[in-house]
Amino acid sequence: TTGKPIDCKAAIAWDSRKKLEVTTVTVDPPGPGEVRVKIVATALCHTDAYTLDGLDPEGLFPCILGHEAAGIVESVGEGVTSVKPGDHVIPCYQAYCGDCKFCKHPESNLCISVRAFTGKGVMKSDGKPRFHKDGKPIFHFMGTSTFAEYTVVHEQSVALIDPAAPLEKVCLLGCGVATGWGAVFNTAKVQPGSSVAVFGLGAVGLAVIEAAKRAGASRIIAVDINTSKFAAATEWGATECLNPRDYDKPIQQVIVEKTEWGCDYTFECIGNVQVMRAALECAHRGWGQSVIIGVAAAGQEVATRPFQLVTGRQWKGTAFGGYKSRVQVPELVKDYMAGATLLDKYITHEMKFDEINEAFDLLHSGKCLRTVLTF
Ligand code: NAD
Ligand code: AHE
Ligand code: ZN
Repeated sequence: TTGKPIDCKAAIAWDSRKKLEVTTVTVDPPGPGEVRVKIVATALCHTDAYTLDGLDPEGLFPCILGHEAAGIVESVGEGVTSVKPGDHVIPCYQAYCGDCKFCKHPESNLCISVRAFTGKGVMKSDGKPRFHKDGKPIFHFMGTSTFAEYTVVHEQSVALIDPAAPLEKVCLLGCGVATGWGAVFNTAKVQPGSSVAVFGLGAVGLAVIEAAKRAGASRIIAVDINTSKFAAATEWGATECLNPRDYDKPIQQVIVEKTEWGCDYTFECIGNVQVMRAALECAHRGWGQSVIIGVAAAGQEVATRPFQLVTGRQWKGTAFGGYKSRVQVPELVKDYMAGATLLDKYITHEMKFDEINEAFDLLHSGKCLRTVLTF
């Protein structure tokens, strides 16, 4: 298909810590191996705010942010065979080619087919972005850039989904909720009867709680400094909620004392390196696993006494919950369609795309889990 450029609405991040400008951009037709997608619904994830705040070492400006969305293929570039115009898709920042060393390994989803280019905000075929504003190039973000009515992604970055799925709900499977579930099922492999501690009760932390309950964990300790998060955590399956500010000793010590030696699994869902340390140090002596999900700011480093690892705790991390995106996202959509999972309860706000700056304010206010924007 040889398409034409499309002028459409998008939110440009001109620089870090600036409001987004909702304006018209030009979106070039997809090049070889690329897909142009009409975005129907996009949510905001904490990672979008993190990059906009200038905390991401890979952050480039001006860019179009957004990576948790769903849409419909508008056109495809030369050589694209896995999707066609009209197909319903979820853009995936963790690509999947099926062919690289990482895709072929059963324990990894860190496909390298396009990663070097998505990290530089450009497309692989010619090293250029497909977005322009008055002739000026605008960088892509995470290979998805879903804060636009039309975006161009690599073929490796689109998961083909059931056309009957409501796009304004399943967009959440593009990042946060899927990541929390996958951290439990793929990364930690939580076992029935186990104990779990979850630090940070945003959408990611709640998805961890939901999955831990489904995996049969018998004790789920939820931790946040915003106590207004505790009602949801309890509803999602937490058996107790703790505010570290209520104690005059470190929260890891509180949890170790309450559980006798710590929890079988702990999850950090904030992006705070001090909390990452706390989560590791309240993993059970001898076998406890601590999974880092939160994304820490540029320059931050984790620390603990090596003795914590010598005595059997394991420190892990996860990207997109370990799901092999193009293979497994369609399955997650299928589960949702079969009524096996609920996404609706993570959507606390629905707004029009033009209100995207208000949606960022809401994210920072601590009052929302997910805001879904539609055009
Ligand atoms: P969110 O902002 O909605 O939730 C974060 C929660 O942490 C909030 O409830 C906040 O009150 C709490 N918190 C902040 N500081 C705290 C502290 N010191 N102690 C305890 N609680 C504290 O964010 P989210 O969208 O749920 O994302 C969570 C994190 O996961 C972010 O860092 C995000 O970038 C990251 N993330 C990573 C992946 C991945 O693939 N690894 C995927 C999605 C999101
Ligand atoms: N670009 C940053 C790190 C950002 C990061 O770690 N991103 C997560 C996904 S967050 C989704 O909300 C991730 O999957 N990372 C793996 C990858 O390949 O990007 C940095 O530090 O450079
Ligand atoms: Zn995200």
